[in-house]
Amino acid sequence: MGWLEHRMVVISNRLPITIEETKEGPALEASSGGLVTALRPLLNDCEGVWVGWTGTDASPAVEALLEEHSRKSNFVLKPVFMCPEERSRFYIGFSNEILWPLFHDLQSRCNFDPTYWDTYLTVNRRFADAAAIETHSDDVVWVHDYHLMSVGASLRQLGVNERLTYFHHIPFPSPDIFEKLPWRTEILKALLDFDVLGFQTLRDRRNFVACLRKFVKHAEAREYGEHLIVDSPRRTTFVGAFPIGIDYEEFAHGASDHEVAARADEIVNSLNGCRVILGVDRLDYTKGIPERLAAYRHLLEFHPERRQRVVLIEVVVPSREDIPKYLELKTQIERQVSEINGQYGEPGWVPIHYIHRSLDRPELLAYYSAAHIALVTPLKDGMNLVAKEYCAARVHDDGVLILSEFAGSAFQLNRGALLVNPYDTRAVAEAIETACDMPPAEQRTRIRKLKARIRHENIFHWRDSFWGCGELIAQTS
Ligand code: ADQ
Repeated sequence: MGWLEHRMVVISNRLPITIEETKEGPALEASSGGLVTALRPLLNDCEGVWVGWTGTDASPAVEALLEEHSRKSNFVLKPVFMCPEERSRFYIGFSNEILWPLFHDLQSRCNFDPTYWDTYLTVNRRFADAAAIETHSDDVVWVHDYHLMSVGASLRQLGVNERLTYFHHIPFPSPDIFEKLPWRTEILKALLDFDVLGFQTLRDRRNFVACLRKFVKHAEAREYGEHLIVDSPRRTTFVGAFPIGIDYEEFAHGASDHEVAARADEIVNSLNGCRVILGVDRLDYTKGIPERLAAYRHLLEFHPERRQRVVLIEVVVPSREDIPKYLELKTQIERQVSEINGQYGEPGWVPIHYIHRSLDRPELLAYYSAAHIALVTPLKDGMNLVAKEYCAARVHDDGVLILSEFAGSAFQLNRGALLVNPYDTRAVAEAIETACDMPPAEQRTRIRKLKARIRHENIFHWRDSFWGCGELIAQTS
């Protein structure tokens, strides 16, 4: 029996919906962010349960909304709730003040507060409790991301013997960085309680195995086809690299819609023939937005002939706004934008158009279609779906992708994108120069290469290769 035929129990920190307080009471909205964008198209094909936090306190109104939503969909949403202290220590603390910066190689941003760890374990156990009630024999449990690395271990303690799998959406650091984590061995051992571990890239998988070698006794890795098998005293774990993709057809098809095309024309026409450079990001310091703005400023300063001929549209979706560091980043970006606009702007020409809100899909596609150049320059990123979405939306086979060499997607997209070091302000400015002058024939060759790869290694390919790896368990047991 293939894994597609099994019922799925998906576990992620957040449910794929958010709950907004309206005048009429709480209302459901789709969540944004890479994990949800990636997983949503997969759920139409299978049935199951999704366990996650709603982002709110428990209330009968919230539970009723979730029940109503579950009745209309093939996925039942099961909420997990946290008290304010747990939220602060598990989510803001351990997940976002320790794991997020450390795993993105930004260790100086970490706050290794020892009280966070106990709460991380408590909340992981709570997710496991909720999932264990929902898990039937023969289900496949699919845990997502760094907030929940210990859920597999908790499920085993609760006696769950079904197939437990985990996908890690963010980078996995090298031992030199990972060793700073005071709970490094506990985390690695907990991950070995899963049957399948998926990473975004071979680099992440290599780092994980190097960390195991350094910090866990009695864990031996060996090759098994294109994957690795790690034998540890309690079990055998398959470990693979599965670069996450997008629903290519949905983006390509959506971008061909005539209303989207009309909106894209409207955007371009409003900018007086300027070359449109686009950045689209969650508001996060790993996305390299201040560094990108510095590179754009460098371009305007040292290539004055570009002034009034280019425009940067920076679209930032609000994220983690209750964390002070994110608010500081927002202020910093706003200051940079206003300084650049103040210094170089002229009547009729604003160098940077800054949009700080979530866009619906047609609007996002219109921006992708309008942009001659996508500037995707994270300081480090597990994958980065924006790079792939931009290419898929280029229905006329033109446009240039400038991509950070530190994004996971650079491993797949290095043949068609202009790769840059996002810390190298001058090099990013030069890449913009190159992109502005790139002949249409070269754009076409590059974007076609990119599209072919993204179309082939799409989200369904990702799911099938991950689950295909899981199906190997039967062959080896
Ligand atoms: P994220 O860090 O959220 O995801 P990313 O992969 O770029 O990063 O996905 C962002 C998603 O949000 C994209 O689908 C994009 O379209 C959407 N988005 C961004 N700005 C938007 C806006 N203003 N309005 C509407 N939508 C917007 C994490 C990891 C990534 C990894 C994904 C999936 O950090 O490295 O690629 O998970 O595994």
